[in-house]
Amino acid sequence: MDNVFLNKDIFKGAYILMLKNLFNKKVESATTYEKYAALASLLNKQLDDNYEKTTKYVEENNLKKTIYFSMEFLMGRLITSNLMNSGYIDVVKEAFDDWGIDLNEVEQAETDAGLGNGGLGRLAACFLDSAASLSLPLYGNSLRYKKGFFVQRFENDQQKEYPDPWLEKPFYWEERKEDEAIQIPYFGYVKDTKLIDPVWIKAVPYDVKVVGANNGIVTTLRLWSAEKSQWHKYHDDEYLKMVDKITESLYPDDSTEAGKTLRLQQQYLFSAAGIKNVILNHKKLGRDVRDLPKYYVFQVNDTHPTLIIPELMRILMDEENLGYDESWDIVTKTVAYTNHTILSEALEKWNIKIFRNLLPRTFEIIQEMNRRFKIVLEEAKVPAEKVYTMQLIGANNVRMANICIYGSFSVNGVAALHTDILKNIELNDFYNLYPEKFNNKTNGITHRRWLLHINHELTDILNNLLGTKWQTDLPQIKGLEKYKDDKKVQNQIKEMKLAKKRALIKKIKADTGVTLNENAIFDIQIKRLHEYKRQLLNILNVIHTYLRLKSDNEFKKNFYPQNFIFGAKAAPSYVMAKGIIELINKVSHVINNDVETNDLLKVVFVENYNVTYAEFLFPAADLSEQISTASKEASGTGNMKFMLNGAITIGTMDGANVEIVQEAGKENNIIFGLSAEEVNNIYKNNGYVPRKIYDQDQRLQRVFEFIRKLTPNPTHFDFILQNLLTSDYFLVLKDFDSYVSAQEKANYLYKNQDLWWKMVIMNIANAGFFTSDRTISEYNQDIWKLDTIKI
Ligand code: 26V
Repeated sequence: MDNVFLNKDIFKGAYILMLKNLFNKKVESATTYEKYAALASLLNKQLDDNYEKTTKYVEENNLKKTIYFSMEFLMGRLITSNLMNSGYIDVVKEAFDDWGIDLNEVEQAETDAGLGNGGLGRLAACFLDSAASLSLPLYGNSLRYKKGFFVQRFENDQQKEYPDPWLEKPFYWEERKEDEAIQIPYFGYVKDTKLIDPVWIKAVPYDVKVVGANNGIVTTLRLWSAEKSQWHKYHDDEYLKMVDKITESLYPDDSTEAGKTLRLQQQYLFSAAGIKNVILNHKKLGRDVRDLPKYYVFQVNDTHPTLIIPELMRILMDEENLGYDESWDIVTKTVAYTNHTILSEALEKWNIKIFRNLLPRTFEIIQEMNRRFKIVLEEAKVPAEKVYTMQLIGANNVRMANICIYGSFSVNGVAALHTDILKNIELNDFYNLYPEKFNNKTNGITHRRWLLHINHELTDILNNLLGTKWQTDLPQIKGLEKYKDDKKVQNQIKEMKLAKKRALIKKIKADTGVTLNENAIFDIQIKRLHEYKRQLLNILNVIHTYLRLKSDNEFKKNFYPQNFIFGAKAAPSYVMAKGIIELINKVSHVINNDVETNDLLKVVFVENYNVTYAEFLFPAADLSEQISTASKEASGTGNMKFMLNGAITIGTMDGANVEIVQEAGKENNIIFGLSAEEVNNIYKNNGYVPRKIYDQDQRLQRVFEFIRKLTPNPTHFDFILQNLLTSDYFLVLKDFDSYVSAQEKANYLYKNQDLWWKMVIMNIANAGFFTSDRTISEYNQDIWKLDTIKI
C-alpha cells in the first residue's frame, strides 16, 4: 500500500475516503468518534506494510524471539503512541489544523484497552513499546478479555464495580487470525499419557500491532479468545456458557471452586495456545524442536503463565516423542521467570483436586517433575523441612512459583531491594540451590508515553536546552542538571507544572464537581488500593492536618495550601481496601465543605483511575506518594513516572524508591519511616503493640475520634480502626509520627521556591535510569540475547 501519510494532501484524500467508506460521512458532519475511527482505521492499515517487513526480516534472518507471556497488558489508548511512534503525527496535525479539528479531542475518543489491573500489566505494555523501539523481536502473548478490568463508580462513597465493555465498539488495532486458531482440551482422563474425552475449545488469536518509535518496526501483542470448537461434539447450553466465560473478564471472582477452575482455564488457554503456536511456526520453518532454545525465550510475567512449563514438557514428550531428560533440558534453557511480589497471598497455589480435574495430563507431568525435583533436593542435602516447602506440590496444592524457579534458567526481581529480599529471605532456599539463576532487572517506564506523549511542555523545555538526542537516549537528560540554579529554567518548569495542574483541575472539576486551587501543592497517590501501599497512612495525616488547621492558628498561618488526590481501584472482594476508599471519600466531603479551611486543604478521590487518567495526573504532581511498608512494594513504576515529570518523592526506602533516591540524591526527596530491615525485625521479634503507640499519641486519638464521627453509626469504620489497634500488620501507626514530620517538611520546603524547583530539576535530570529502554536492554543482554531487526 502506498503511504497515505506521506504528506497532508495525500492524507486528506485517504482520510475523506475512509470516513465515507466507514460512515458515509464528510469531514464537516462526522462525530468526534467517527473522526477517531477513520483515523485509527487508516493508520492501522498503513502499519500493515511495516508489520510484514518486520515479520519477513525476523523469519528470513532466523532471529531468536522473546515471547512475553503475561495475564495483563494495560495498554491504555493506542492512537497517540501509534501516531507518534510511526512518525505520522505531524502530517495528521497539519491536515486536522486545516479542517479545524482538535486532534487531542479525537484521540480522547478511544476507549482504554484496560486489560490489566496495575503495575504488572502496565510494565508489560511499557516493555512492548521499548522492545519494538529498540528493534528487538519481542512479542506479547495474553488473553482477549471481552470485558476489561472493571469500571469503578462511587455510590454512597463506596466503590461499585461495573463491567468495562471495551470491545462493544470496534477495536481498530486488532486483526483476527482465524487460520492460526488452536484447539485446547480441558477435563477428560488420562490413559497411557493420552487424554481421553476432553472438552475441546478453540483459541483464536487476535494480533494487535506494536509500533516501534521511528524505526519502521511493527511487532504484535497476540490476544487469545475462547470460542466453541468443531472438535467438540455437543454444543449444548452448558458447553456454550463455559466457552463464553473463559475469556469474558480479567480476574473473575475465585472464591468458589467454579471460579478457581475458570481462572486456571484462562491461564492454561493463553499458555497452551501460545506454546503450541510457537512450536507449529518453528516446525513450519523447518526447524528441529531440539533447537527451540536457539530461537525462543519465554519470559513468564509473574506466575500466571507457569503452565507453559508442563505444557512444553507435554508437547515435547507426548507429541514430539523426546525423553524426559531431553525435554527438561529444552524447557530449562527456554523459560525465564520474573517475580513481582513477595506478598504471600499473591503467590499462586492451586488445589490439586481442582487442578487434576481440569488438567489431568498436566498434573501427571507436574507430579513427575516434583518426584525428580525431590531427588535433586535430597542429593543437595537440603534438610527435610525445607524439602517440604520447596517441593512443587505440597499441602494439597500445586505451587506455581516453585515450578517457575525449578523450570527456568533465570529468576529475576524488579528492583535492587526486591531482588535482595528474594535472595536473602523469601526465596533464600531456592537461591542457595540455584544462585546462578537469580538476577535483578530494575523496572522502567517508556519515556515516550510518560513524557513525550503526555507532557509536551516539559518536552519543549528539554528540547530547547538539550536538543533532541535525549529522546532516544533518556540518560542524556542529565544535561538538565547544570540548570538547577538557573532562575529562568526553574521558572519554565514551574510554568509547565501550572499548565499541567490547570488541565487536571479542569478534568477533576468536570468529573467530580470539586474545584481545586491551582496555587496549591498537588500531592498525589495513585496506584492499586492495598493495605501495604498505605493509602490509610496518607488519609490519617490528612485528617490530622485538617484538625490542626482548625485548632492551631500558628500552624494555619504557615501552612501552604495542599491538594491531596487519590486514585485507586480495590479488588472487588477486598473488604478492607473498599473500606479505605469509603473512608477517604467521607473525609473528603467534610474537608472540602469546610469554609474555614477550604482554600488551604482539599481532598479528591478520582473515580475510575486508569491509564488515561494517569496521563493527566502524573504531570500535575508536586509530591509523589510512595509510602508502602518497607519491603512490600517490589518496585513501583508510578514513582518513576512522577519523577520524570517533576514531582518529588515522599516515600519509604522501599522498592525502586531506593534507586530513585540514589539517582537524584537523598537531599532531593523526602524519605521517612522504617527500613525494610527494621520491618523484618519487627515481624521476627513479634513484639509490636500498636495500641501502645495510640495510647501515647494524642494526634492519633483525635484522628480516630474524627473518624468515629464521620457516620451516624460510630462503629461504621471500626473494622479499620480495630485492625490498626490490634494488629496493624502494615505498621501504619508505627510510621505515623515519621510520616507527619515528612509531610510538614514537604509543606515547608515548597515555600522555599528556589530550593523546591532546584530539587525538581535534580529529579527530572536524574530520571534517565528509569526508562524501560534500559530495562529491556538489560533483559536482552543478560537473559534473552536477541539480535536486532534491521530494516
Ligand atoms: C496477583 C493476583 C492474585 C490474585 C488475583 C489477582 C492478582 C493479580 C495480580 C497478582 C500479581 C500482583 C503482582 C504485581 O502486580 N506486582 C507489581 O508489579 C509491578 C511491576 O513489576 C511492581 O512495580 C509493583 O511494585 C508490584 O506490586
